[in-house]
Amino acid sequence: MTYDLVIQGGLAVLPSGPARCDIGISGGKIAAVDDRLPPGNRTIDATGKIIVPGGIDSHCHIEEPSSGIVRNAETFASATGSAAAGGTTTVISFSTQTKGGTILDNLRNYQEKARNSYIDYCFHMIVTDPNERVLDELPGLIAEGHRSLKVFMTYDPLFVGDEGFLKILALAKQNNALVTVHAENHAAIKYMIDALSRAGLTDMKHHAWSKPIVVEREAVHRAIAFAELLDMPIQIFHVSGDEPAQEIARAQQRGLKIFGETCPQYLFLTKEDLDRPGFEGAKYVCSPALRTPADQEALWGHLKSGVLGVVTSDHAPNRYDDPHGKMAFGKDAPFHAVPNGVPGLETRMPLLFSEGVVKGRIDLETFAAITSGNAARLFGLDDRKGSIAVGLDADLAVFDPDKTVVLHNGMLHHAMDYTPYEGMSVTGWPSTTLSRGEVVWDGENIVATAGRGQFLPRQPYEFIAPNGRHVVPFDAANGIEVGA
Ligand code: DUC
Ligand code: ZN
Ligand code: ZN
Repeated sequence: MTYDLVIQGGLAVLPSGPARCDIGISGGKIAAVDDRLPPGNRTIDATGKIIVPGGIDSHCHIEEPSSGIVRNAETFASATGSAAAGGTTTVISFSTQTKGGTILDNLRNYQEKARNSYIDYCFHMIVTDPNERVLDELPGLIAEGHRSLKVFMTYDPLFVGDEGFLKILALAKQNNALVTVHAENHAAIKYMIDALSRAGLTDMKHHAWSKPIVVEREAVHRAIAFAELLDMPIQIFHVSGDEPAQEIARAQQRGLKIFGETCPQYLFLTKEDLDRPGFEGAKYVCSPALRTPADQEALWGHLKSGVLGVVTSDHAPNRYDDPHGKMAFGKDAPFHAVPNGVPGLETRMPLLFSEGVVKGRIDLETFAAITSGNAARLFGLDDRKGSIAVGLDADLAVFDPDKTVVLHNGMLHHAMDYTPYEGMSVTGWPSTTLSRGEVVWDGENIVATAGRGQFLPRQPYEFIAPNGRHVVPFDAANGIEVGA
C-alpha cells in the first residue's frame, strides 16, 4: 500500500519514548509507525527534526461574546491559524452562559462561529448560574459531546458561589462530565481592591497586591474539599505558583483525582512585569496574578513530578492599544478596571520547547505529555488525539530544534497587537504542523483553508469516573446527593 504521506527520518516522541522512525499517514490517520517505510504519494523529510503529537490547548478564550465595551479580538480563523503556526492542532474554548440566561442562548451561535476553524475544536461550557432551566438543559448538552464544564469562584458576572459549585459538581457526576475551576477567593479580592483603592494604590503592580497567592491557595483548597465531598475529579485551571500546587499535590497523595494546569505566563513572566513604565504593565494583568521567580522554579518542579499535568495558553485576546481592549477604560484606568489576560496560543509550545526541553528542565516525553497527551486523556479526546499511534488522527507538530527566533508580535498570526514575550529568544519552532494529515502550517505560512476544522464530540469516558467512595449517597429520583 502507498501511504498518502510519509514523514521520514525524524525523531518521533512515541508512547514508548522518542525513536527515530518513519510515520505513514492515510485518510488523515496515522497508518504506520516503523523504522523505515517506502515513500508515500508525498514525503516530508524530517531528518534532524523532532515530531511530537499536535498540541492540545485545552484552555483558550476565542471569539467569546463581548462583555460591555470589551471585545475578544480573535475570530476562530485568526486564533486557530495562530495556534497551528505554533504546533497546536486542537483547541478547547468556552461557551459562556450569561447570568440569567441559559447555556443554549450562546452555544448554538458559538458553534456557528467555530465552523471557521483551521483545526479541530470543542468547548467547555461555563456555567454562571446553575438555575433549574440550566440544570435541566445540561445533561442533553453533555450527551451532545460538550463533556466539560467550567466554574468561576470569582468575578462578579461569572462566579457561582459554593452552593452553585456543589450543584454543578453533582450534575457532572451524574452525567460523566469534568468540572474545571477558576479558583480565587471572591470576597478576599473584593476586600483588597476596595482597601487598595481607598489608599490610592491603583497602579498595575497593585493588581498582584490585590490577589496574593493566599487567595488562590484558599480557593484551590476549597475546590478540592468540594470535589472530595462529592467524590468527583476536577481540574484546577492556571495554577500560578507553589502554594496552590502544593494543595493539589497533597490531594493527589491522598488518592483524590485532582488535576492541575499551569500556563506559560506563570513560567516565564513575574509580577515585576506589572511594574513596567506607563500603562505597559496592563499587558501583564492576568488572573491569577503573576508571581515570583521562586514560584516559576516550583512550577517547573511540579510539571516534572506530574502534580501539574497540562500547560495551556489561557489565550485571552484583549488588545493593548485599543478602546475595546486593555485601554477600554482609558490609559489611566486603575488596575482593577483593566481586562484580564495575556495572549499565547502560538508561543505556548515553542516557549515550552525552548525553555523546557532545550534548557534541560523537562524531557521530550514530558513536553509531549504536558502540551498534548495529558489533556487528551483528561478531556476524553485520546481515542483520536494526543499521541503518535496507529489509528489516531495524524495531528503532528514537526519541530526544527535548531531554529532560533527572537519573538516579536509582527511574526505571530494572532489578532493581537502585542505579545508579552516580545524580544525573548526561542530555540525550536514547528517547521510543519499537520492536522488529520493535512499540512496547515509549512514553517512560513498557514497553508490550509479556514473552516476545515472539525467539532470533536466527546463520548463518556472512564478517566473521570469517581473513585467509588460513596461519601454522600446519591438519590437518583431527586437527582441529588443525600445523607445515608
Ligand atoms: N484570567 C481568566 O480567568 N480568564 C481570562 C484571562 C485571565 O487572566
Ligand atoms: Zn480563569
Ligand atoms: Zn481563562
